[in-house]
Amino acid sequence: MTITRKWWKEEVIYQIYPRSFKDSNGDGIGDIQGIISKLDYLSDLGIDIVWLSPVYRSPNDDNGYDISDYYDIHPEFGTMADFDLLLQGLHDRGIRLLMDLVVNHSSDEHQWFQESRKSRDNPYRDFYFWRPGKNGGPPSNLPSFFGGSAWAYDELTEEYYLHIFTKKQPDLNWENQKVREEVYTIMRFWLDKGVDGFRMDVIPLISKNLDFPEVDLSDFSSVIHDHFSNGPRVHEFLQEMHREVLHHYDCMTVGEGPGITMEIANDYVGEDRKEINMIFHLDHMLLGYGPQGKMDLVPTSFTDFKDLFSDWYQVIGEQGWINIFLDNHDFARMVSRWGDDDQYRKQSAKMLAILIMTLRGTPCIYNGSEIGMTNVYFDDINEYKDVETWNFYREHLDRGEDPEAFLKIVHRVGRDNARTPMQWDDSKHAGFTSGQPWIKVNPNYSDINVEEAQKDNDSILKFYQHLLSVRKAHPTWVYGAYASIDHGHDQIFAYKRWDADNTYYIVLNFSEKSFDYIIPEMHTTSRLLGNYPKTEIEGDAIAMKPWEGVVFQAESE
Ligand code: TEU
Ligand code: CA
Repeated sequence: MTITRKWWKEEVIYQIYPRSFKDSNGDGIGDIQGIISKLDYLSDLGIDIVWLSPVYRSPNDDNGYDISDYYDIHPEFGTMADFDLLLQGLHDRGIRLLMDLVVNHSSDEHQWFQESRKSRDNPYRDFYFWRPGKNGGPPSNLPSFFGGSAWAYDELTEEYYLHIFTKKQPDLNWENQKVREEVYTIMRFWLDKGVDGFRMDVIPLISKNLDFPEVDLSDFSSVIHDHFSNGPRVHEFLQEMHREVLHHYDCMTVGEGPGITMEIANDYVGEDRKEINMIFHLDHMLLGYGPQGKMDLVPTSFTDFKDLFSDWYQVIGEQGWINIFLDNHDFARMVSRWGDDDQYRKQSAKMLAILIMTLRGTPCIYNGSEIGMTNVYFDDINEYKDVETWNFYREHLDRGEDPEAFLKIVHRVGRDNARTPMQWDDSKHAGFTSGQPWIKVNPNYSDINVEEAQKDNDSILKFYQHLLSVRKAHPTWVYGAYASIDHGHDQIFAYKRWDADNTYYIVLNFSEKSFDYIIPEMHTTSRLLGNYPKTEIEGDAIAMKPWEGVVFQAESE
Protein backbone atom coordinates (compact mmCIF):
# COMPACT_ATOMS: atom_id res chain seq x y z
CA MET A 1 0.00 0.00 0.00
CA THR A 2 1.40 3.45 -0.73
CA ILE A 3 1.34 6.08 1.95
CA THR A 4 -1.49 8.59 1.56
CA ARG A 5 -0.65 12.30 1.63
CA LYS A 6 -2.45 14.28 4.35
CA TRP A 7 -1.93 17.81 5.69
CA TRP A 8 -1.69 16.46 9.22
CA LYS A 9 1.27 14.28 8.25
CA GLU A 10 3.23 17.23 6.86
CA GLU A 11 2.58 19.86 9.50
CA VAL A 12 4.28 20.48 12.84
CA ILE A 13 2.40 20.77 16.14
CA TYR A 14 3.30 23.19 18.94
CA GLN A 15 1.82 22.39 22.35
CA ILE A 16 0.80 25.31 24.56
CA TYR A 17 0.29 24.75 28.29
CA PRO A 18 -1.92 27.83 28.78
CA ARG A 19 -1.40 28.20 32.53
CA SER A 20 2.33 28.79 31.99
CA PHE A 21 2.56 30.42 28.56
CA LYS A 22 1.82 34.15 29.02
CA ASP A 23 -0.18 36.08 31.61
CA SER A 24 -1.90 39.22 30.28
CA ASN A 25 -3.68 40.52 33.39
CA GLY A 26 -1.15 40.16 36.18
CA ASP A 27 -2.89 37.42 38.17
CA GLY A 28 0.13 35.16 37.70
CA ILE A 29 -1.77 32.69 35.55
CA GLY A 30 -1.27 32.37 31.81
CA ASP A 31 -4.36 33.15 29.78
CA ILE A 32 -5.84 33.33 26.28
CA GLN A 33 -5.16 37.04 25.79
CA GLY A 34 -1.55 36.23 26.69
CA ILE A 35 -1.40 33.64 23.93
CA ILE A 36 -2.96 36.15 21.51
CA SER A 37 -0.14 38.56 22.34
CA LYS A 38 2.34 35.90 21.14
CA LEU A 39 0.69 34.84 17.86
CA ASP A 40 3.36 36.52 15.74
CA TYR A 41 6.02 34.68 17.75
CA LEU A 42 4.30 31.39 16.86
CA SER A 43 3.97 32.40 13.24
CA ASP A 44 7.66 33.46 13.05
CA LEU A 45 8.68 30.13 14.60
CA GLY A 46 7.03 28.42 11.62
CA ILE A 47 4.75 25.94 13.33
CA ASP A 48 1.48 24.90 11.66
CA ILE A 49 -0.81 23.59 14.39
CA VAL A 50 -1.31 24.60 18.04
CA TRP A 51 -2.42 21.90 20.49
CA LEU A 52 -3.94 23.86 23.36
CA SER A 53 -4.01 22.03 26.69
CA PRO A 54 -7.44 22.41 28.37
CA VAL A 55 -8.90 25.90 28.83
CA TYR A 56 -12.41 24.74 29.84
CA ARG A 57 -13.97 25.57 33.21
CA SER A 58 -12.22 23.43 35.84
CA PRO A 59 -11.48 23.35 39.60
CA ASN A 60 -7.85 22.75 38.54
CA ASP A 61 -7.30 19.68 40.66
CA ASP A 62 -5.23 18.43 37.73
CA ASN A 63 -4.65 21.80 36.06
CA GLY A 64 -7.60 21.66 33.70
CA TYR A 65 -7.63 17.92 32.99
CA ASP A 66 -10.65 17.82 35.32
CA ILE A 67 -13.42 19.58 33.42
CA SER A 68 -16.57 20.91 35.08
CA ASP A 69 -18.06 22.57 31.96
CA TYR A 70 -17.04 21.48 28.44
CA TYR A 71 -18.87 24.43 26.88
CA ASP A 72 -17.27 27.26 28.80
CA ILE A 73 -13.84 28.82 29.09
CA HIS A 74 -12.33 28.90 32.58
CA PRO A 75 -12.53 32.53 33.82
CA GLU A 76 -8.82 32.38 34.78
CA PHE A 77 -8.08 31.89 31.08
CA GLY A 78 -10.59 34.50 29.85
CA THR A 79 -13.89 34.39 27.99
CA MET A 80 -15.37 32.62 25.00
CA ALA A 81 -14.94 35.90 23.12
CA ASP A 82 -11.19 35.70 23.90
CA PHE A 83 -11.18 32.12 22.62
CA ASP A 84 -12.88 33.19 19.39
CA LEU A 85 -10.24 35.91 18.93
CA LEU A 86 -7.47 33.36 19.50
CA LEU A 87 -8.96 30.93 16.97
CA GLN A 88 -9.37 33.72 14.41
CA GLY A 89 -5.85 35.00 15.09
CA LEU A 90 -4.37 31.54 14.54
CA HIS A 91 -6.38 30.96 11.36
CA ASP A 92 -5.42 34.41 10.04
CA ARG A 93 -1.79 33.22 10.30
CA GLY A 94 -2.49 29.87 8.65
CA ILE A 95 -2.17 28.04 11.96
CA ARG A 96 -4.69 25.37 12.96
CA LEU A 97 -5.98 24.71 16.48
CA LEU A 98 -6.39 21.36 18.24
CA MET A 99 -8.42 21.36 21.43
CA ASP A 100 -7.63 18.92 24.23
CA LEU A 101 -10.59 16.51 24.49
CA VAL A 102 -10.64 15.06 28.02
CA VAL A 103 -13.59 12.66 28.05
CA ASN A 104 -12.33 9.57 29.81
CA HIS A 105 -13.32 11.42 32.97
CA SER A 106 -14.88 14.69 34.03
CA SER A 107 -14.42 16.80 37.13
CA ASP A 108 -16.43 15.72 40.18
CA GLU A 109 -17.77 19.29 40.07
CA HIS A 110 -19.36 18.70 36.67
CA GLN A 111 -23.17 18.81 37.03
CA TRP A 112 -23.37 15.25 35.68
CA PHE A 113 -21.42 13.97 38.69
CA GLN A 114 -23.18 16.28 41.12
CA GLU A 115 -26.43 14.66 39.98
CA SER A 116 -24.98 11.15 39.77
CA ARG A 117 -23.86 11.10 43.38
CA LYS A 118 -27.24 12.33 44.73
CA SER A 119 -28.94 8.92 44.73
CA ARG A 120 -28.62 5.43 43.36
CA ASP A 121 -31.62 5.95 41.10
CA ASN A 122 -30.67 9.38 39.85
CA PRO A 123 -30.98 9.62 36.02
CA TYR A 124 -27.26 10.49 35.87
CA ARG A 125 -26.18 7.62 38.14
CA ASP A 126 -24.92 5.57 35.19
CA PHE A 127 -22.85 8.43 33.77
CA TYR A 128 -20.12 7.10 36.06
CA PHE A 129 -19.01 3.76 37.52
CA TRP A 130 -20.54 3.12 40.95
CA ARG A 131 -19.96 -0.18 42.74
CA PRO A 132 -20.68 -1.49 46.26
CA GLY A 133 -17.65 -2.11 48.45
CA LYS A 134 -16.24 -5.57 49.07
CA ASN A 135 -15.19 -6.99 52.45
CA GLY A 136 -15.38 -3.51 53.94
CA GLY A 137 -13.11 -1.99 51.28
CA PRO A 138 -13.13 -0.86 47.64
CA PRO A 139 -14.71 -3.03 44.92
CA SER A 140 -11.22 -4.06 43.70
CA ASN A 141 -7.55 -3.35 44.33
CA LEU A 142 -7.24 -1.31 41.11
CA PRO A 143 -4.70 1.47 41.76
CA SER A 144 -4.99 5.07 40.56
CA PHE A 145 -2.41 6.49 38.12
CA PHE A 146 -1.72 9.08 40.79
CA GLY A 147 -1.26 6.81 43.80
CA GLY A 148 -3.73 5.12 46.13
CA SER A 149 -6.89 3.31 45.09
CA ALA A 150 -8.83 3.99 41.86
CA TRP A 151 -12.02 3.76 43.96
CA ALA A 152 -13.40 6.50 46.25
CA TYR A 153 -16.16 5.93 48.77
CA ASP A 154 -19.14 8.27 48.72
CA GLU A 155 -20.99 8.38 52.08
CA LEU A 156 -24.29 9.68 50.70
CA THR A 157 -25.14 6.58 48.66
CA GLU A 158 -22.65 4.25 50.41
CA GLU A 159 -20.98 3.15 47.19
CA TYR A 160 -17.58 3.63 45.54
CA TYR A 161 -16.94 5.44 42.27
CA LEU A 162 -14.08 4.79 39.83
CA HIS A 163 -11.35 7.38 39.27
CA ILE A 164 -8.25 6.18 37.46
CA PHE A 165 -6.72 9.60 38.07
CA THR A 166 -7.48 11.84 41.05
CA LYS A 167 -10.59 11.51 43.26
CA LYS A 168 -11.82 14.66 41.57
CA GLN A 169 -11.62 13.00 38.12
CA PRO A 170 -14.40 10.35 38.13
CA ASP A 171 -14.32 8.10 35.06
CA LEU A 172 -17.21 8.56 32.63
CA ASN A 173 -19.19 5.44 31.78
CA TRP A 174 -18.90 5.09 28.00
CA GLU A 175 -21.09 1.97 28.15
CA ASN A 176 -23.93 4.46 28.64
CA GLN A 177 -25.03 5.69 25.22
CA LYS A 178 -26.19 8.97 26.77
CA VAL A 179 -22.57 9.68 27.81
CA ARG A 180 -21.34 9.01 24.30
CA GLU A 181 -24.02 11.25 22.80
CA GLU A 182 -23.10 14.05 25.20
CA VAL A 183 -19.43 13.71 24.16
CA TYR A 184 -20.33 13.81 20.46
CA THR A 185 -22.39 16.96 21.04
CA ILE A 186 -19.41 18.57 22.81
CA MET A 187 -17.14 17.67 19.88
CA ARG A 188 -19.59 19.09 17.31
CA PHE A 189 -19.83 22.32 19.33
CA TRP A 190 -16.09 22.95 19.08
CA LEU A 191 -15.75 21.70 15.50
CA ASP A 192 -18.63 23.94 14.43
CA LYS A 193 -16.73 26.85 15.98
CA GLY A 194 -13.97 26.03 13.53
CA VAL A 195 -11.39 24.18 15.59
CA ASP A 196 -9.32 21.82 13.47
CA GLY A 197 -9.36 18.71 15.63
CA PHE A 198 -8.59 17.20 18.99
CA ARG A 199 -5.80 15.76 21.04
CA MET A 200 -7.67 13.03 22.90
CA ASP A 201 -6.59 12.60 26.49
CA VAL A 202 -6.02 8.94 27.52
CA ILE A 203 -8.42 7.80 24.81
CA PRO A 204 -7.46 4.08 25.10
CA LEU A 205 -8.97 4.11 28.62
CA ILE A 206 -12.61 4.85 27.67
CA SER A 207 -13.66 1.19 27.57
CA LYS A 208 -13.40 -0.69 30.87
CA ASN A 209 -13.44 -4.35 31.84
CA LEU A 210 -16.72 -4.20 33.74
CA ASP A 211 -15.81 -7.11 36.00
CA PHE A 212 -13.20 -4.86 37.64
CA PRO A 213 -11.15 -7.87 38.71
CA GLU A 214 -8.40 -7.85 41.32
CA VAL A 215 -5.15 -6.86 39.57
CA ASP A 216 -1.54 -7.96 39.93
CA LEU A 217 0.16 -4.90 41.45
CA SER A 218 3.70 -6.18 40.95
CA ASP A 219 4.18 -4.30 37.68
CA PHE A 220 2.43 -0.97 37.04
CA SER A 221 2.96 -1.04 33.27
CA SER A 222 0.97 -4.29 33.08
CA VAL A 223 -1.82 -2.60 35.08
CA ILE A 224 -1.82 0.13 32.40
CA HIS A 225 -1.90 -2.38 29.54
CA ASP A 226 -4.21 -4.99 31.06
CA HIS A 227 -6.58 -2.97 33.21
CA PHE A 228 -6.61 0.70 32.21
CA SER A 229 -6.28 0.60 28.43
CA ASN A 230 -7.66 -1.15 25.37
CA GLY A 231 -10.90 -2.34 26.94
CA PRO A 232 -13.30 -4.62 25.04
CA ARG A 233 -15.33 -1.87 23.32
CA VAL A 234 -12.69 0.84 22.74
CA HIS A 235 -12.67 0.38 18.95
CA GLU A 236 -16.46 0.17 18.76
CA PHE A 237 -16.67 3.50 20.60
CA LEU A 238 -14.02 5.18 18.44
CA GLN A 239 -15.59 3.93 15.21
CA GLU A 240 -18.95 5.23 16.41
CA MET A 241 -17.30 8.59 17.25
CA HIS A 242 -15.83 8.65 13.75
CA ARG A 243 -19.20 7.84 12.14
CA GLU A 244 -21.20 10.25 14.30
CA VAL A 245 -18.78 13.19 14.33
CA LEU A 246 -15.29 13.07 12.85
CA HIS A 247 -16.29 11.75 9.44
CA HIS A 248 -18.30 14.94 8.87
CA TYR A 249 -15.40 17.39 9.35
CA ASP A 250 -11.98 17.98 7.80
CA CYS A 251 -10.36 17.56 11.18
CA MET A 252 -7.39 15.81 12.74
CA THR A 253 -7.33 13.59 15.79
CA VAL A 254 -4.37 12.51 17.84
CA GLY A 255 -4.90 10.06 20.65
CA GLU A 256 -2.73 10.12 23.75
CA GLY A 257 -2.09 6.54 24.40
CA PRO A 258 -0.91 5.11 27.67
CA GLY A 259 -1.14 1.38 27.02
CA ILE A 260 -1.13 1.49 23.23
CA THR A 261 1.56 -1.02 22.30
CA MET A 262 3.14 -1.54 18.89
CA GLU A 263 1.15 -4.74 18.45
CA ILE A 264 -2.19 -2.95 18.58
CA ALA A 265 -1.32 0.59 17.43
CA ASN A 266 -2.72 0.17 13.91
CA ASP A 267 -6.03 -0.95 15.41
CA TYR A 268 -6.33 2.73 16.39
CA VAL A 269 -4.54 4.59 13.58
CA GLY A 270 -4.74 2.27 10.58
CA GLU A 271 -6.38 4.36 7.84
CA ASP A 272 -8.88 1.61 7.13
CA ARG A 273 -9.96 1.64 10.80
CA LYS A 274 -11.75 5.01 10.65
CA GLU A 275 -10.90 5.74 14.29
CA ILE A 276 -8.13 8.30 14.97
CA ASN A 277 -5.40 9.70 12.72
CA MET A 278 -2.32 9.31 14.90
CA ILE A 279 -1.12 8.71 18.44
CA PHE A 280 1.26 10.04 21.00
CA HIS A 281 2.48 6.63 22.14
CA LEU A 282 4.44 6.72 25.42
CA ASP A 283 6.88 3.82 25.03
CA HIS A 284 9.99 6.03 25.01
CA MET A 285 8.50 8.42 27.58
CA LEU A 286 7.94 5.64 30.12
CA LEU A 287 11.46 4.22 29.70
CA GLY A 288 13.05 4.03 33.12
CA TYR A 289 9.77 3.71 34.99
CA GLY A 290 10.16 0.65 37.21
CA PRO A 291 7.64 -1.99 38.34
CA GLN A 292 6.04 0.49 40.77
CA GLY A 293 5.74 3.26 38.17
CA LYS A 294 7.37 6.60 37.58
CA MET A 295 8.78 7.19 41.06
CA ASP A 296 10.44 3.75 40.95
CA LEU A 297 13.22 4.55 38.49
CA VAL A 298 15.33 1.88 36.84
CA PRO A 299 18.31 2.24 34.48
CA THR A 300 17.61 2.33 30.74
CA SER A 301 19.95 2.01 27.77
CA PHE A 302 20.45 4.33 24.84
CA THR A 303 19.89 1.43 22.46
CA ASP A 304 16.49 0.76 24.09
CA PHE A 305 15.59 4.38 23.32
CA LYS A 306 16.80 4.19 19.69
CA ASP A 307 15.32 0.79 18.95
CA LEU A 308 11.85 2.00 19.93
CA PHE A 309 11.84 4.49 17.06
CA SER A 310 12.94 1.84 14.56
CA ASP A 311 10.45 -0.71 15.89
CA TRP A 312 7.54 1.75 15.80
CA TYR A 313 8.43 2.66 12.21
CA GLN A 314 8.26 -1.01 11.28
CA VAL A 315 4.90 -1.73 12.91
CA ILE A 316 3.13 1.42 11.74
CA GLY A 317 4.41 1.00 8.18
CA GLU A 318 2.42 2.75 5.45
CA GLN A 319 -1.00 2.18 6.97
CA GLY A 320 -0.87 4.25 10.14
CA TRP A 321 0.75 7.33 11.61
CA ILE A 322 2.31 8.50 14.88
CA ASN A 323 3.67 11.66 16.47
CA ILE A 324 7.34 12.26 17.14
CA PHE A 325 7.94 14.10 20.42
CA LEU A 326 10.38 14.06 23.32
CA ASP A 327 8.54 16.10 25.93
CA ASN A 328 5.20 17.58 26.93
CA HIS A 329 3.46 18.88 30.08
CA ASP A 330 3.64 15.45 31.74
CA PHE A 331 7.35 14.75 31.46
CA ALA A 332 10.79 16.25 32.08
CA ARG A 333 12.21 18.77 29.65
CA MET A 334 13.80 16.93 26.73
CA VAL A 335 17.19 18.64 26.91
CA SER A 336 17.47 17.63 30.58
CA ARG A 337 16.30 14.08 30.01
CA TRP A 338 18.03 13.10 26.78
CA GLY A 339 20.52 15.91 26.15
CA ASP A 340 22.85 17.92 28.37
CA ASP A 341 21.20 20.84 30.16
CA ASP A 342 24.55 22.23 31.26
CA GLN A 343 27.76 22.63 29.22
CA TYR A 344 26.30 21.36 25.89
CA ARG A 345 22.73 22.62 26.30
CA LYS A 346 22.60 24.46 22.99
CA GLN A 347 24.25 21.72 20.93
CA SER A 348 22.21 18.91 22.47
CA ALA A 349 18.89 20.79 22.24
CA LYS A 350 19.55 21.36 18.52
CA MET A 351 20.59 17.76 18.01
CA LEU A 352 17.34 16.55 19.59
CA ALA A 353 15.38 18.95 17.39
CA ILE A 354 16.91 17.29 14.32
CA LEU A 355 15.62 13.93 15.57
CA ILE A 356 12.08 15.24 16.04
CA MET A 357 12.01 16.79 12.57
CA THR A 358 13.62 13.97 10.56
CA LEU A 359 11.97 10.79 11.86
CA ARG A 360 8.73 9.72 10.20
CA GLY A 361 5.75 11.12 12.11
CA THR A 362 4.11 14.43 12.90
CA PRO A 363 6.53 16.37 15.11
CA CYS A 364 5.29 18.02 18.29
CA ILE A 365 7.26 20.81 19.96
CA TYR A 366 6.40 21.54 23.60
CA ASN A 367 6.35 25.27 24.44
CA GLY A 368 9.75 26.37 25.73
CA SER A 369 11.73 23.50 24.27
CA GLU A 370 12.41 25.63 21.19
CA ILE A 371 14.58 27.84 23.43
CA GLY A 372 16.05 24.91 25.34
CA MET A 373 14.22 25.38 28.62
CA THR A 374 15.43 22.88 31.23
CA ASN A 375 14.18 20.99 34.30
CA VAL A 376 13.76 23.26 37.30
CA TYR A 377 15.40 21.49 40.35
CA PHE A 378 13.54 23.36 43.14
CA ASP A 379 15.19 22.60 46.51
CA ASP A 380 11.93 22.98 48.45
CA ILE A 381 9.14 20.47 47.81
CA ASN A 382 6.62 23.25 48.52
CA GLU A 383 7.61 24.98 45.28
CA TYR A 384 6.02 22.08 43.41
CA LYS A 385 2.31 22.31 42.58
CA ASP A 386 1.49 19.12 40.66
CA VAL A 387 -1.16 16.91 42.26
CA GLU A 388 0.72 13.84 40.99
CA THR A 389 3.86 14.93 42.85
CA TRP A 390 1.95 15.69 46.05
CA ASN A 391 0.05 12.39 46.01
CA PHE A 392 3.28 10.44 45.59
CA TYR A 393 5.03 12.61 48.20
CA ARG A 394 2.40 11.82 50.84
CA GLU A 395 2.68 8.10 50.00
CA HIS A 396 6.47 8.36 50.24
CA LEU A 397 6.28 9.99 53.70
CA ASP A 398 3.62 7.49 54.86
CA ARG A 399 6.12 4.74 54.02
CA GLY A 400 8.65 6.56 56.20
CA GLU A 401 10.96 7.17 53.24
CA ASP A 402 13.51 9.97 52.94
CA PRO A 403 12.00 13.26 51.65
CA GLU A 404 15.36 14.30 50.16
CA ALA A 405 15.48 11.10 48.09
CA PHE A 406 11.95 11.85 46.89
CA LEU A 407 12.95 15.37 45.88
CA LYS A 408 15.80 13.98 43.76
CA ILE A 409 13.32 11.80 41.88
CA VAL A 410 11.02 14.77 41.33
CA HIS A 411 13.97 16.68 39.89
CA ARG A 412 14.21 13.95 37.26
CA VAL A 413 10.58 13.02 36.49
CA GLY A 414 8.30 15.62 38.09
CA ARG A 415 5.75 17.08 35.69
CA ASP A 416 6.36 20.61 37.00
CA ASN A 417 9.76 20.46 35.28
CA ALA A 418 7.76 21.21 32.14
CA ARG A 419 5.24 23.56 33.76
CA THR A 420 7.36 26.47 34.98
CA PRO A 421 6.47 29.67 33.14
CA MET A 422 7.62 30.31 29.60
CA GLN A 423 10.77 32.41 29.68
CA TRP A 424 10.19 35.45 27.43
CA ASP A 425 12.97 37.80 28.58
CA ASP A 426 15.29 38.55 31.51
CA SER A 427 12.91 40.92 33.28
CA LYS A 428 11.21 39.92 36.55
CA HIS A 429 9.42 36.56 36.28
CA ALA A 430 10.93 36.18 32.79
CA GLY A 431 8.31 38.51 31.31
CA PHE A 432 5.65 35.86 31.95
CA THR A 433 3.66 37.93 34.41
CA SER A 434 3.63 41.31 36.10
CA GLY A 435 2.20 39.61 39.19
CA GLN A 436 3.20 36.59 41.27
CA PRO A 437 3.46 33.49 39.04
CA TRP A 438 1.31 30.52 40.06
CA ILE A 439 4.55 28.48 40.08
CA LYS A 440 8.06 29.88 40.39
CA VAL A 441 9.96 30.70 37.23
CA ASN A 442 13.08 28.61 36.58
CA PRO A 443 15.97 30.68 38.02
CA ASN A 444 17.94 30.20 34.76
CA TYR A 445 15.52 32.50 32.90
CA SER A 446 18.06 35.33 32.90
CA ASP A 447 20.21 33.33 30.45
CA ILE A 448 17.51 31.24 28.77
CA ASN A 449 14.71 33.33 27.28
CA VAL A 450 13.09 34.19 23.94
CA GLU A 451 14.49 37.71 23.76
CA GLU A 452 18.12 36.58 24.07
CA ALA A 453 17.45 33.79 21.59
CA GLN A 454 16.05 36.22 19.04
CA LYS A 455 19.26 38.29 19.26
CA ASP A 456 21.55 35.26 18.96
CA ASN A 457 21.96 33.93 15.42
CA ASP A 458 23.29 30.69 16.87
CA SER A 459 20.37 30.19 19.25
CA ILE A 460 18.27 27.06 19.60
CA LEU A 461 15.25 29.12 18.55
CA LYS A 462 16.89 30.19 15.28
CA PHE A 463 17.85 26.57 14.66
CA TYR A 464 14.24 25.43 15.14
CA GLN A 465 13.08 28.13 12.72
CA HIS A 466 15.63 26.94 10.14
CA LEU A 467 14.75 23.28 10.69
CA LEU A 468 11.04 23.97 10.28
CA SER A 469 11.60 25.78 7.00
CA VAL A 470 13.95 23.05 5.69
CA ARG A 471 11.39 20.38 6.65
CA LYS A 472 8.78 22.10 4.49
CA ALA A 473 11.17 21.94 1.52
CA HIS A 474 12.03 18.26 1.99
CA PRO A 475 8.90 16.06 1.85
CA THR A 476 11.17 13.00 1.97
CA TRP A 477 11.46 13.68 5.70
CA VAL A 478 7.68 13.25 5.92
CA TYR A 479 6.89 10.38 3.57
CA GLY A 480 10.27 8.80 2.85
CA ALA A 481 11.35 5.36 4.03
CA TYR A 482 13.48 4.95 7.16
CA ALA A 483 16.23 2.58 8.20
CA SER A 484 18.62 2.68 11.12
CA ILE A 485 22.28 2.56 10.03
CA ASP A 486 24.05 2.89 13.36
CA HIS A 487 24.24 -0.86 14.00
CA GLY A 488 23.68 -0.54 17.74
CA HIS A 489 26.35 2.10 18.36
CA ASP A 490 26.47 3.14 22.04
CA GLN A 491 26.41 6.88 21.45
CA ILE A 492 25.29 7.42 17.86
CA PHE A 493 21.74 7.35 16.54
CA ALA A 494 22.16 7.29 12.74
CA TYR A 495 19.50 6.59 10.15
CA LYS A 496 18.62 7.00 6.54
CA ARG A 497 15.52 8.60 5.00
CA TRP A 498 14.88 8.18 1.32
CA ASP A 499 12.45 8.09 -1.61
CA ALA A 500 12.82 7.98 -5.37
CA ASP A 501 14.21 11.51 -5.44
CA ASN A 502 16.33 12.03 -2.36
CA THR A 503 18.42 10.22 0.23
CA TYR A 504 19.43 11.71 3.58
CA TYR A 505 21.75 10.43 6.28
CA ILE A 506 21.07 11.74 9.78
CA VAL A 507 23.85 11.24 12.33
CA LEU A 508 23.19 12.22 15.96
CA ASN A 509 25.76 12.01 18.77
CA PHE A 510 23.92 11.47 22.08
CA SER A 511 27.08 11.96 24.15
CA GLU A 512 29.80 14.45 24.99
CA LYS A 513 32.38 12.08 23.53
CA SER A 514 34.19 12.99 20.31
CA PHE A 515 35.09 10.19 17.91
CA ASP A 516 35.33 9.26 14.26
CA TYR A 517 32.18 7.68 12.94
CA ILE A 518 32.26 5.77 9.67
CA ILE A 519 29.25 5.58 7.40
CA PRO A 520 30.13 3.03 4.71
CA GLU A 521 26.84 3.62 2.88
CA MET A 522 27.62 7.28 2.50
CA HIS A 523 28.42 8.05 -1.10
CA THR A 524 29.22 11.55 -2.20
CA THR A 525 27.03 13.60 0.02
CA SER A 526 26.81 17.21 1.06
CA ARG A 527 25.95 18.51 4.47
CA LEU A 528 22.42 19.91 4.43
CA LEU A 529 22.48 21.20 8.03
CA GLY A 530 24.06 20.67 11.41
CA ASN A 531 24.28 22.06 14.94
CA TYR A 532 27.93 23.12 14.57
CA PRO A 533 29.19 25.64 12.01
CA LYS A 534 30.85 22.83 10.10
CA THR A 535 31.29 19.06 10.21
CA GLU A 536 34.80 17.56 9.89
CA ILE A 537 34.93 14.74 7.34
CA GLU A 538 37.87 12.57 6.37
CA GLY A 539 36.89 10.11 3.64
CA ASP A 540 33.92 8.12 4.95
CA ALA A 541 34.70 9.13 8.54
CA ILE A 542 32.93 11.96 10.30
CA ALA A 543 34.84 13.46 13.25
CA MET A 544 31.78 13.70 15.52
CA LYS A 545 31.92 16.47 18.11
CA PRO A 546 30.08 16.37 21.47
CA TRP A 547 26.28 16.22 20.91
CA GLU A 548 26.80 16.88 17.20
CA GLY A 549 23.80 16.41 14.93
CA VAL A 550 24.14 16.54 11.18
CA VAL A 551 22.01 15.86 8.12
CA PHE A 552 23.69 14.86 4.87
CA GLN A 553 21.95 14.80 1.51
CA ALA A 554 23.25 12.22 -0.94
CA GLU A 555 23.42 13.27 -4.55
CA SER A 556 20.49 11.43 -6.16
CA GLU A 557 21.79 8.26 -7.80
O1 TEU B 1 -1.90 11.95 30.90
C1 TEU B 1 -2.15 10.55 30.88
C2 TEU B 1 -0.92 9.86 31.19
O2 TEU B 1 -0.48 8.95 30.56
C3 TEU B 1 -0.28 10.40 32.39
O3 TEU B 1 -0.70 9.53 33.44
C4 TEU B 1 1.19 10.43 32.25
O4 TEU B 1 1.68 9.18 31.81
C5 TEU B 1 1.72 10.74 33.60
O5 TEU B 1 1.15 11.98 33.93
C6 TEU B 1 3.22 10.80 33.56
O6 TEU B 1 3.65 11.19 34.84
C7 TEU B 1 -3.05 12.70 30.53
C8 TEU B 1 -2.68 14.18 30.62
O7 TEU B 1 -1.65 14.45 29.67
C9 TEU B 1 -2.22 14.44 32.04
O8 TEU B 1 -1.75 15.78 32.17
C10 TEU B 1 -3.41 14.21 32.96
O9 TEU B 1 -2.96 14.34 34.30
C11 TEU B 1 -4.00 12.80 32.76
O10 TEU B 1 -4.12 12.42 31.40
C12 TEU B 1 -5.42 12.77 33.33
O11 TEU B 1 -6.24 13.58 32.53
CA1 CA C 1 -3.81 35.81 33.73
